Amino acid sequence: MAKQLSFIHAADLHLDSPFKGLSSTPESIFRQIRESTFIALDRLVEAAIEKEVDFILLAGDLFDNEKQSLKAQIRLRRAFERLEQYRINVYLSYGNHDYIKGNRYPVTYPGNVFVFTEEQVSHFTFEKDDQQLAQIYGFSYENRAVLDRKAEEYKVSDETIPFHIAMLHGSILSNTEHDVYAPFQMNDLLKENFDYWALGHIHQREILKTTPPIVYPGNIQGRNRKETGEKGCYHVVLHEQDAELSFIPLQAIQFHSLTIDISECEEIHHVEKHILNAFIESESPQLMDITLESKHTSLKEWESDKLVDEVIDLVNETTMNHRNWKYIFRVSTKVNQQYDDELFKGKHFFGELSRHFDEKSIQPYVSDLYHHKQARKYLDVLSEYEETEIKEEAKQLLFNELLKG
Ligand SMILES: [Mn+2]
Repeated sequence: MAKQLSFIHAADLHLDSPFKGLSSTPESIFRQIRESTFIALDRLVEAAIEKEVDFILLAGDLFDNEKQSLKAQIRLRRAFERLEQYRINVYLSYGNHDYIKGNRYPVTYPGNVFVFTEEQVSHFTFEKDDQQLAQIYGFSYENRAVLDRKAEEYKVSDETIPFHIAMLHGSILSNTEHDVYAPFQMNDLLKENFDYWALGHIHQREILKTTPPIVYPGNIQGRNRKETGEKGCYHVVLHEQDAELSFIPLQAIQFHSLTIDISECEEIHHVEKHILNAFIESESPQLMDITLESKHTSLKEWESDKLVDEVIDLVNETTMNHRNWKYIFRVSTKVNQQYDDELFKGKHFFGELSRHFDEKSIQPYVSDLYHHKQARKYLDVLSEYEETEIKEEAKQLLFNELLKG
């Protein structure tokens, strides 16, 4: 009989993430947000049972931080116990968020769970019907950072075994958005004959290569406004010649960003309906990050008069109690005013001001904030895109004021 292997690949569960930035949402919503990583975990387990997989791979960052919450550990153990009843194995490694030496109270998992406990790459052999079917390779972070090029340590052992699967929590070298841990280049992963690379660390899901599959499943539940859309895991069926991958969404709540053009709204009274009309039914509750766009500068006035906030409150009152609720947790405004190009080209004041905006970095102006003891705990480094956005908004504000009347 042709050999085949069926498994689920997930990573970056970040169980019991605190979602600090969302603590000002209404209590009933925040309670669901705090529970979301656990619900996604339960769905992962149900998916594994339904698909009757041979095992689950969890490639690092199971917990959100080194002081693993007791709740997270116990909920995870329960999940594993349920899988044990269905004879589904779990292979797991720890990443930069849940590195081993950070954990003072390690929990004991049931016998179906195999943990890579060392920073050296090692392997487990998976057997089915008394046959050795797969070797699974991996390592865990003992400390917060692993900067070695771990990919080079992966060597296929015992080629008589049909399938070889490598688990690696780290970043591809071109990635600039995440901390570069255990960096690798695509070629490093192709030197040995692995059938599947189960990656973790990058929260955006991506299939880097299809033969052999080299896969980031992303996290199973979005945790901030940058982690939008469906989140989940891959169900993988490996045959001797090829692989089938299907994505399974698991998120309990989706982060969704939406831009709504309200140029038609001449009065603030029209805005509420306009926002509600722009909403579409979704499969899961959504935390909305909304940008209101208009051709008219009145939008900025409504914003500074707090009218936009009031409208958002009204919209939230309408939508937050539905089963698949929506809640706007962030709103920004943008006026798309067309200025005369000539204005920016000349040597006069406007031209100079505009060039100043283009040339100067905003870093010196925000550095006080980023060095503030309290503030910096909550701030991520600004991406290039965000910097441009902030600049553009400041520029608009200034020009709107200057050109009034
Ligand atoms: Mn992570």
